[in-house]
Amino acid sequence: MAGAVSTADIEFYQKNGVAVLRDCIAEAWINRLRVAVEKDLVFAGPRAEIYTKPEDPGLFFNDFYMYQRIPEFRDYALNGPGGEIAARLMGANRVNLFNDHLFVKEPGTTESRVPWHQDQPYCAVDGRQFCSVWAPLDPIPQESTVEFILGSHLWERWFAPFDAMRDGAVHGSQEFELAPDFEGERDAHDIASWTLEPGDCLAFHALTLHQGMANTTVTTRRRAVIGRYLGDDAVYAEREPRSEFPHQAPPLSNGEPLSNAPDDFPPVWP
Ligand SMILES: O=C(O)CCC(=O)C(=O)O
Repeated sequence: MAGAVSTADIEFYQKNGVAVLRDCIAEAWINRLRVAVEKDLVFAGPRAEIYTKPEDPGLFFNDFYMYQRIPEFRDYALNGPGGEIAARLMGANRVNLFNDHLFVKEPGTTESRVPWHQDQPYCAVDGRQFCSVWAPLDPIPQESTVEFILGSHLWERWFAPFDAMRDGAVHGSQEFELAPDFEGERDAHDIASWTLEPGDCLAFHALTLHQGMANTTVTTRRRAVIGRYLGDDAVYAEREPRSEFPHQAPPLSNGEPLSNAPDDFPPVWP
């Protein structure tokens, strides 16, 4: 796997806040994750959410911290290639897992777009080394992929989290600015996206603006497993009101390295 991240990938990630890596997750992992997803759809975790409204077609299912309950997710999160991929792209000496996250958008789930957002403002994390590895378990065509605003991780702007999938409520912190209508001003930005196959992944900085498209295909599922990884400089950031993630406050003081709480943020690399 080590060869899967090239110098060109690292440069692209550092400049643009996202990289696409081809054929970097072995088929055996993909097959195990597919089994894990079916388990989770039947025995969903305590924080799982179905965002589909009764009147909407399809199913949009989300779950978090699956690694704490389902062995295949745990093995992938702790021993899979994501930690090393994130380490190399971030230039980190060590990596801890922040959490994992599952998106399932069944065929024809037309109301499942995840609007433009950054991930880091949702998290009690400060620091520049925070990277998600988004791994699809199905072919991802252009119409249902994830889009990125290239370079937005370098803007030094943090946009307020909003509860897009429920009531749209905006996180009340004074430290964030309200997000403009990025969709309405698409022409002003350098937007990139890629089609993907199982085994490929998208790796992106937690401050990179991105949106996940709906699954409007009629036959193809859209299952994606995301590991979110912390590097050397990631520290605990208490926000007011509390950040959504982690769900439970770790045994840390404000500003302390998250790696000081290995039960909450397990070491995954080296
Ligand atoms: O897959 C999607 O639709 C959205 C993905 C996303 O927002 C994320 O992984 O942070």
